[in-house]
Amino acid sequence: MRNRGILSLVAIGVLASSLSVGTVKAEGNEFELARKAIERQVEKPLPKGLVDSAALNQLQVEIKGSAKSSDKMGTVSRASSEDDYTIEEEYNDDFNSANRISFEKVAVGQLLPLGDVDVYKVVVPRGGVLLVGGQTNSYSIDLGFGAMQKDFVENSNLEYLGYEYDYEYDVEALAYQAKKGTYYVGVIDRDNDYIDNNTEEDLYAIGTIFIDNVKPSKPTVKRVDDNDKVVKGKAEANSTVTVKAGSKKLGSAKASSNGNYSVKIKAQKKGTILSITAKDKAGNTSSKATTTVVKH
Ligand SMILES: [Ca+2]
Ligand SMILES: [Ca+2]
Ligand SMILES: [Ca+2]
Ligand SMILES: [Ca+2]
Repeated sequence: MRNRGILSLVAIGVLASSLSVGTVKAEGNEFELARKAIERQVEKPLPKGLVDSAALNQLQVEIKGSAKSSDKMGTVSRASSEDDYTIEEEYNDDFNSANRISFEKVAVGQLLPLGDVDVYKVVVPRGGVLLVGGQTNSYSIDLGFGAMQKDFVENSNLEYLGYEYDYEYDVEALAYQAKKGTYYVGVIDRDNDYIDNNTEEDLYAIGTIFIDNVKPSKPTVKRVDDNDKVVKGKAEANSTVTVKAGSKKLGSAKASSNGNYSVKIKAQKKGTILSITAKDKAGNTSSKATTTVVKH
């Protein structure tokens, strides 16, 4: 999740010439709808500690490549690695034509002609924080972007948490608490009302990061008697299940993709209280399930 490369100034310089304007016909309706959805996300600062600051910093560093204007690109040599980013593919002005964006790559695009909307589709694999960062290399673009649900549906599947602006890198990041699902990131130029001043050199970059901050639900546990050398039950799929007696760890095992787990232990005395927790890959630990060992 954190191995995206850095989109460098050099890469952007090369990109500018390789992108084509295309023959997109702008459709004002999508633009207006996207603008409204984006502007509804009032600028509220991200509460401290809500999102891992290391992740936020990383997002900002990775997107900083498109920093500032092209006049700094005097010595364009070669793109470092084209694998670090993807280039938008028009037509992408509505939900059905959205370009897929992954957490590994930054998406680079243009906002032209007037009224262009670029829509990206992002798949959130499980509950967690979706971070969306954006930046432009141009004063001709007043970059507006935001995550949304298909057809602008609003509900608790996607909740806006706030934004953070990094003055050092000129990167804005928006954070959302998201349930597992498919979401969209809309990108517009907010100064596009009357003047079509954008050129092929005016670019933006959008990056996404996913942070699993949701702990697994409490595991279930089947009856354990004083002969049993295994504890069984259900826990979050692929989580690591640990069985303890007091503070003593008796064993642990990974739950299957169906959520079934089976942890080997030494037989315990009747009356021993076992506690069972599940931990996900990101290190979030469930609350404890407990069971008391009974006589067989
Ligand atoms: Ca575009
Ligand atoms: Ca577009
Ligand atoms: Ca503009
Ligand atoms: Ca989780």
